[in-house]
Parts: sequence; C-alpha cells; structure tokens
Amino acid sequence: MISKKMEQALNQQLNRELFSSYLYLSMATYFESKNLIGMSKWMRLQAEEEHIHSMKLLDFIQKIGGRVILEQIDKPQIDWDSPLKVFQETLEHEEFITKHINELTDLAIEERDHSTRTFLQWYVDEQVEEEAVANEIVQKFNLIGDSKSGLYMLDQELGARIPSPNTQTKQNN
Ligand code: OFO
Repeated sequence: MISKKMEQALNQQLNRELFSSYLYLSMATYFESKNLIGMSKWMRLQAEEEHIHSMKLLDFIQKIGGRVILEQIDKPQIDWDSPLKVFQETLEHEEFITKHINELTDLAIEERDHSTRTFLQWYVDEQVEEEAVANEIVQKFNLIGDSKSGLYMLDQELGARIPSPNTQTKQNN
C-alpha cells in the first residue's frame, strides 16, 4: 500500500535515475571522442549502475502496489570544456540526487510509510558513496593540474574500475 503522493515522488525519482544513466552515457561518449578510453569505460559503468538504480525503484513501486509511469527523459548535455568539468558536473549531479533522496525519505517519514523509508535507506547509503567517489576524482584532477602525463595516468586508473558489488539487479539478488 502506497499513497498517491509517495507513488508520484518515487516515479519522479525513477525518471531522475534514468536521466542519470543517460547523462553518464553522454559523458562516456564525450571521453571516447577525446580518446580518454579509461574515463569512457568508467562512465559507461556509472551509466549501467544508474540503470540498475532505476530498475530497483521500478521493481519496488510495482511490488508495493503502485503504478510505474515512465515520463520523457531530458536530453543530456553532450559537450564539456574539459575532462575536469565532466567530473565536477558529476559531483554536482550526485549532490542534486542526494537532495532528492533526502526529500523522499522525509516524505516517507511524514507519511509513516516504513516500507518505503527502509527501501530508501539503500539509496541514502549509495549517495554517500557516489559523492565521495566523484569528489575523490575531482581532487585527483586538481592534483595533476595541466599535466598530460598525469591525465594519462588518471585515465589508466579510472579504466581499471570494476562493477560495484553494491548494484544487484532483481535477477541476481
Ligand atoms: Fe543513482 O546515484 Fe547517481 O545519480
């Protein structure tokens, strides 16, 4: 049992997670066009994880007796001034998502909807991770400054990313 207000708010978050996936896919193609293959791989994985975040929401809305409404997904930005700008925007985007997850949690508490509140805890924890990782990469960019060899090494490092064990789909959990 879920209120209409909560159902609508979860559907809006579903759209945000789908947009996140779309945005990171766009960033992956930007990196690919700059021959930063490691960063492109990092962003593709990020896009896949966001897709999983959206599927978890979709499954939950249905499980709790709500109706999933798929809305239009906004067109993401396609170009950036520099690789650093991409990760700065990633951090800003994750802060924006955190704000909405917090608002959703507030609504669940206000409505005494304990199952949704418990469900949202996964996203609360995930956002801590998302912001920390994006912030760490921005700090690394700041350390290397304009160094081309630093950029090359960071590209190698980010290309070594493996899928997070924290992203399980309905099929494998
Ligand atoms: Fe779904 O965590 Fe990023 O946006």
